[in-house]
Amino acid sequence: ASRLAGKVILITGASSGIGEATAFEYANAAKGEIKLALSARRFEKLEDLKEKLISQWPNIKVHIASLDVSNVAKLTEYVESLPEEFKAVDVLVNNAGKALGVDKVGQILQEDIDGMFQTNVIGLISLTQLILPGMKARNRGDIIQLGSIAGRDPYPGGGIYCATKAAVRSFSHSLRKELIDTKIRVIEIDPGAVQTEFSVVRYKGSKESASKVYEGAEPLNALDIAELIVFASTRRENTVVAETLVFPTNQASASHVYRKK
Ligand code: 8X3
Repeated sequence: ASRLAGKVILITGASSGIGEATAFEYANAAKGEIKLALSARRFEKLEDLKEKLISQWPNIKVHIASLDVSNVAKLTEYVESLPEEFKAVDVLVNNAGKALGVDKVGQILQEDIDGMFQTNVIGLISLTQLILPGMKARNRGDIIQLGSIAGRDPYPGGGIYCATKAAVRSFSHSLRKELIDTKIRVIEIDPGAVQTEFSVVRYKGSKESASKVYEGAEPLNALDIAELIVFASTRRENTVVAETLVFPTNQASASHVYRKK
C-alpha cells in the first residue's frame, strides 16, 4: 500500500501556488486515498479546489476552512473545529507565507513588518504548537516548513522577509533537536525563484513589477516544489529529508540568476 494511504495532510495557504499544487500532488500520489485539510484566506478558491479534487478522485476526503494564520486566536478555533476524521494530522505543511514590499530599512511600512512576521513566523509557530501534541502522543508525523533561499542568503530590499525565513529555519532546527527521541520528522523546503502569486503580492498587485522578477530566466513552478514536499514525506520512516535548497537551473544564490538578454 502507498505510504500515504489514509493519511491526514493539513496544508495552509492552500488556495493557490505551492499550497494548491501540494494538495493536488498528495491526492495524485495517494490516488485519492487521502484526507486533505485545506485552509486559506480565500474560501471560494478552496471551494473550487475541493470540487476539482473530488471530481478527479471521488474517494478523497477534503475539509476546507477559511483561515488567516496570522490570526493566532483563530488558529485554536480552527484546530478544534476539525472533524474527528481529520484531527490526527499526519503531515502538517506550513505553507502560508508572503513577502510585502522591497523597501529598504528605514522606509519599511510597519504594517508590512507586522504582516510578514505575523504570518510567516508567528502563525507558523503557533499552528505547529497546536498540532505537535497530537503528533507526540502518536509518536509520528511530519512537519514541513516552507523556508526560502531568502532565509539563508539575505538580500537588500528583503530585510524583513529574509529575517522571517531565517526565523523559520532557526525554529525548525530547534524543533528537530527537541524531537530527537521521537519519530516526528521536521522537513524544511527552501525554494529559490518559483513563479506563483508570490511576486504579485510582494509588489502589491503590480503585475508588471512582478513579472520582471522572472524576466529572461525560467523560474520553478509550484508543482516542482509540491513534488519535493510529497517526495520528502513519502520516504521510509527512518529517513528524514531534513532540508533542501531548490533552484531553477539558472539560479545559484538569491541574487545570482542567469538571464537571457
Ligand atoms: C522566495 C524566493 O528569492 O524571492 O522565497 O526570496 S526570493
